[in-house]
Amino acid sequence: MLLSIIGTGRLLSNPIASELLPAFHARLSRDLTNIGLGHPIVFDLEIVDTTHSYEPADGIFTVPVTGIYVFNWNLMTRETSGMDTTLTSSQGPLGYGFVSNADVWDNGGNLVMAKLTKGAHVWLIKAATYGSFLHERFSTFSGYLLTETD
Ligand SMILES: [Ca+2]
Repeated sequence: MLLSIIGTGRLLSNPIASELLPAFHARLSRDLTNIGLGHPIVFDLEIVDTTHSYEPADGIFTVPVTGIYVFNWNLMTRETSGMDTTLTSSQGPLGYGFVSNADVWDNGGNLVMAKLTKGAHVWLIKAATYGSFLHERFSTFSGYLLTETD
């Protein structure tokens, strides 16, 4: 409906107006420890997944339609245990996030936009050796389609 209102000058090759727009949101069901360098951070508690494109078993989002996507992640770490992360995709790295190793519980992450092709995979990895703890309730990973592109 939204697209039929605003899309007067353009025909979409793959109209999704009658379906839900791709969007997912997940968090951790329990604290994560012993996360391996380069390994995916698996947000295993799926809250929203409109197009069945996010897999809570492995933390991978599969792009359902080519377009510009927005991703956000927030990580909560404990004192002296920060976290360096990279939002990774089968099209290359998309963005970077950091939480400091300060002597406090801290939050960090990032928001990125990226043009992705249908079928591409997106996931978050731990990108440096330090960091061994993520708090379950405050650590989240989300993404949604902003607009379709050719
Ligand atoms: Ca899912």
